[in-house]
Amino acid sequence: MARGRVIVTAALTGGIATKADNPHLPTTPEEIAASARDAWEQGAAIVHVHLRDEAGRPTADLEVAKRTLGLIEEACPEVLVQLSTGVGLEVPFEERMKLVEVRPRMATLNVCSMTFGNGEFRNPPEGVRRLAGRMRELGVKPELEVYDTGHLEVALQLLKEDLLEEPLQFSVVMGVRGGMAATPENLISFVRRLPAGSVWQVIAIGAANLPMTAMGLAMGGNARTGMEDTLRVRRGVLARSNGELVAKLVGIAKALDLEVATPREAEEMLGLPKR
Ligand code: KMH
Ligand code: ZN
Repeated sequence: MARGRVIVTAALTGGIATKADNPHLPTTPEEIAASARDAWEQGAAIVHVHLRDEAGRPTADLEVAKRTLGLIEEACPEVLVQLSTGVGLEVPFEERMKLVEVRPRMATLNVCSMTFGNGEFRNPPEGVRRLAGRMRELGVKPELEVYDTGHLEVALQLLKEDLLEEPLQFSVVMGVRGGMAATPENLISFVRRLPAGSVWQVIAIGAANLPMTAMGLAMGGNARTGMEDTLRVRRGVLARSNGELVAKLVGIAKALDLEVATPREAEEMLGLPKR
């Protein structure tokens, strides 16, 4: 059963939505940094960051990465930054993997290729091994995004090959077309198979976001929200900010008698490599 402290992550932007979907989506480095501050003020310990170019398209440009992370550090030195290496479906794997060279505290590691809605998400096995190894060398903690049961087996193989360090940090992603559906049965059977001592959260996309996130909290997981996962704060109402989504999630955690971890507490809970 869930007891104690939970880590709240805010996924500020994502790699798919645009301002046409929600005009409040932060896309420039300045907007992303301000949104990170807002999310932290509302209780997020981690911000999950995707980068956009001047036209608002997902990018793995290292200059944009440095500028965005620099502005977040200025606006909110406390918050932990988790940089997405998923970036966006049109950006090649080799470009995406270079992002870890800016040495964020954490970065996503997507362990398998898959159909992703109407697109394709390419994460080739040899590339994933190189990326995992490089993250370990640089002291960047991987957040393992797993979209289906076979992805867990691949992650465990990386652990066997000494490319990952425990505790493993999993995001059980549900509701992407091409990955597992967002159902209570899928979540229960997935979480049962995680290695003892793993840290995990649900990432539920779209309408399933709230019920599956609440279920994850009740089962002892951490939680994520933000405009990458849901553009609406309630049915039919667009979110005005990432802070608004975080505040709602923190309210749910508190109603379940859970304390929200500070970034320093989250560092301990995740076993982040010391800097
Ligand atoms: N944007 C998607 C293609 C990640 O952040 O690493 C997948 C994604 C995963 O967002
Ligand atoms: Zn992401």
